[in-house]
Amino acid sequence: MVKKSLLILLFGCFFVCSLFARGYSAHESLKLHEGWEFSKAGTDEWRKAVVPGTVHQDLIAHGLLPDPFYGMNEDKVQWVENEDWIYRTSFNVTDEQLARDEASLVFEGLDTYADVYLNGSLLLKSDNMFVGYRIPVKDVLRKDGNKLMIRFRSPINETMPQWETDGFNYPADNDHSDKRMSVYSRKAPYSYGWDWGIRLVTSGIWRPVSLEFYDVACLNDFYVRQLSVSESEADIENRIELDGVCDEKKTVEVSVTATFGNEVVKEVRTVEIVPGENSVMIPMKIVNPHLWMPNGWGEPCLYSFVASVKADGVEIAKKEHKIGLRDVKVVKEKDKDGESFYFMVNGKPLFAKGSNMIPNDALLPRVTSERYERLMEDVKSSNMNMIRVWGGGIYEDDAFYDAADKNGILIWQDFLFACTTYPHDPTFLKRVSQEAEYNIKRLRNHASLAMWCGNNEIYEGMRYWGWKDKYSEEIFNEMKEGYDAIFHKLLPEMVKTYDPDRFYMHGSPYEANWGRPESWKIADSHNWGTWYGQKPFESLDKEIPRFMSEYGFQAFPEMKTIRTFASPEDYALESDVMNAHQKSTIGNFLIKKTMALYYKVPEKFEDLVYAGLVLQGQGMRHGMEAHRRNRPYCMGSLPWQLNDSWPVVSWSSIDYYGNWKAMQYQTKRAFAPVLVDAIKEGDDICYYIMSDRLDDLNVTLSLDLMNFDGKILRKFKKDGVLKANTSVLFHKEKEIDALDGNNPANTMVRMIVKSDKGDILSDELFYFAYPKDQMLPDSPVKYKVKYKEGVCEVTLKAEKLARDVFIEVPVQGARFTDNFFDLLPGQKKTVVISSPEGYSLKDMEIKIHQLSDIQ
Ligand code: NHV
Repeated sequence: MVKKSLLILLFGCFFVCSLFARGYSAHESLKLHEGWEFSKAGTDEWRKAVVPGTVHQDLIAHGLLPDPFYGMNEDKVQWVENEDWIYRTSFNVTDEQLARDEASLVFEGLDTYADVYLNGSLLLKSDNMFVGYRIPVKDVLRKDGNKLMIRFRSPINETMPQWETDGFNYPADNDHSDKRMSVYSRKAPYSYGWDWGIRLVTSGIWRPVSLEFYDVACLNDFYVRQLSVSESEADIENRIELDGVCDEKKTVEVSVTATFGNEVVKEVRTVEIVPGENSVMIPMKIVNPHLWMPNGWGEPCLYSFVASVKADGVEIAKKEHKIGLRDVKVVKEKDKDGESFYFMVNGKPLFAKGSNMIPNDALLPRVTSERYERLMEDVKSSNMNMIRVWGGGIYEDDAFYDAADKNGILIWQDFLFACTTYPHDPTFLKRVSQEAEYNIKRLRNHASLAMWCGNNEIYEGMRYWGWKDKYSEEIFNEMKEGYDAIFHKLLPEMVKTYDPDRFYMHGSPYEANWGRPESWKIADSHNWGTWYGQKPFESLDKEIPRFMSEYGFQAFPEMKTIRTFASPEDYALESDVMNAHQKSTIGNFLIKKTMALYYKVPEKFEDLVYAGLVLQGQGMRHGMEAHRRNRPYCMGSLPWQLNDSWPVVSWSSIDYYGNWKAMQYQTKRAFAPVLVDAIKEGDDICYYIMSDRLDDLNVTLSLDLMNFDGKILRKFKKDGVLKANTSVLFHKEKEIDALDGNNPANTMVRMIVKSDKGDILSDELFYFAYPKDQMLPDSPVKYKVKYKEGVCEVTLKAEKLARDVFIEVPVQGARFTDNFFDLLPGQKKTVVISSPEGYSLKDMEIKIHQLSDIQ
């Protein structure tokens, strides 16, 4: 009897258990981007919102805010920063989802002071736009009608009490407000204004938000640490962080698989995990790895590394990273000249060719992966191998670093502090440490990530920008303490803890200052002589640093970009609308002043725009070539700046709409793998050849002296060896001999470097006189247009020399295989124009400009 009832009980138990027992399932992640509405706090007027987004974008979409980029609308949109904004949505989940071991809300970015509520529960008060959060929500989740609400508090009102009690303005000159509150918030500095930037102090859910469900454990982090990498072996530590959400200990199987083509390396471990934090380390060796090479040196090979967790045979979590195996070191060592600064990649010194990047938009959620990819293609096709993500912007989206990995572009990453001191109270430091941990962990797997740098120009500012006299001794001392606390203590400690194999430097420039020649011998330099110093571009020949991490010169964007924000009546250098799009107070004056050194300064606005583009391109190229000529003393050239965040007059080489300014074409030429470059040194003309290739070459340099009508006046040839990865003075002659009695005003040298296989490695021109002193011929450019397969082929020809030929088309973002080039007498050249999808090139108007039209 007893036995029988026990049997019934057991059977009953089994029946009940099996009714409720459920197998484990895989991690599920659902984007929560639907059904959002927003309202200005206190109004209860709800309108549809787009997430991810910003309140500015939503207001624009509803016609409640004019396009901030147009005309002088910037002034009209400033009120938004003073308001609180509420975003809300509701969603349902299934019984199965509710029954999972855990559910989380994952925010990848909230801008900035955000209180997050779900079903009556305050889940999070966030205060840093650079930090993402994972919040467990199982306890408050319901099946139907979950109400999620986020209240964004005005970043201005939020920090006002800090500003009021501090009692002084920080030296944040780029903050375009009388009350400089940008420093108190961990929010993109440039959004408060910059000397190329519109002020749009945004709020919103600026990065994705999702709802995740999982059983047993969440795979929080998968770190592929490269202990050492050589051609023969990569020694790797795979570190996996699991957040156990089961009630008790559980045995799971953790594996890591590294795949390249059909080569597979796999390691498996059985581990017991506990509720809460778990760390699993799986070492791995890959023999004869396919190395990730920077652009110009070979393929940026990427392995697929997959970490997988199985419980009871079911894969409950999985994470994949594309991993480039490579060895990157920064060699910053004392030497006979001062202190070196260069990148060693896979054991070889790399001359860094690149630019400084700012955020791609004043409204960040508009930056799609396609825009990142396009910019990276531009970077790659311009022969660059490095981009500095400058400290006044953001830690970019994953898509940016993915694109850099894929294209072999090294990334110099600043932490986000620029051009001003910052507070260092405990709350501030805590925010910085959370932000550093989050972003270091997010970015450390990228092959492209070459180094961390504490900030942009704060050390320089403290020493040379007059802050010592501007502030009381007490406040200035606090600023110095703050610098030490953040950049000499907190951030290096964070890098050491979370990314111990990556180089950290406290700030850029490290020591050099552009007004103090003796300091140029040390590490990296920002040389602003050609701008703030009002010096000619030739100064860059003499002012050679160990690594040039910033130097720049402004140009207007081309007319089709100006037309997007201005009307014909605004087409004047000093019109109100143009001035609203020129944030450098001395900008127009400097453009004209420097232009007058080299060119006749045109009267007509459109001509000035064109001449300014030419000037910026030629001038900056002069610097790039100087830096390359001076390797190995100087080992890098990063002009200021690559891109724009809105349509504006700036130092950029690519405008907001992706149009290359002349400077980008000149950059592509100046950074070619092999380049011949002539320069006048005293009475001599010196012909240098630079090579970033990794093989030695037998080459012939030919020099053809010709006049602007195309007549060959003299021919010269010289054979020699061009060593790998070097710069060499290949040939030198007296200018008087080079000219051979001809007129410098209408004569040029065509310089061609050929390999012994007959390949043309470099084909460049040298002019003896400045354009304003040249006798440029009247040389109409004739052209024929052919349309085929969506592209437009323009074939151009001129009887005589045509300089700085600019093919202007009205299609926004159109791409050219070449532009802003010199057309030799009688030379036929075909340029292919393609357009972004959706734009037709058919029957578009084509205008050809050349320098002689305006000289
Ligand atoms: O002004 C152009 C750029 C800036 O947009 C950006 O902050 O880091 N710029 C100029 C300088 N640094 C940078 C150099 N700054 C100064 C030069 C001379 C006096 C004071 C400041 C970039």
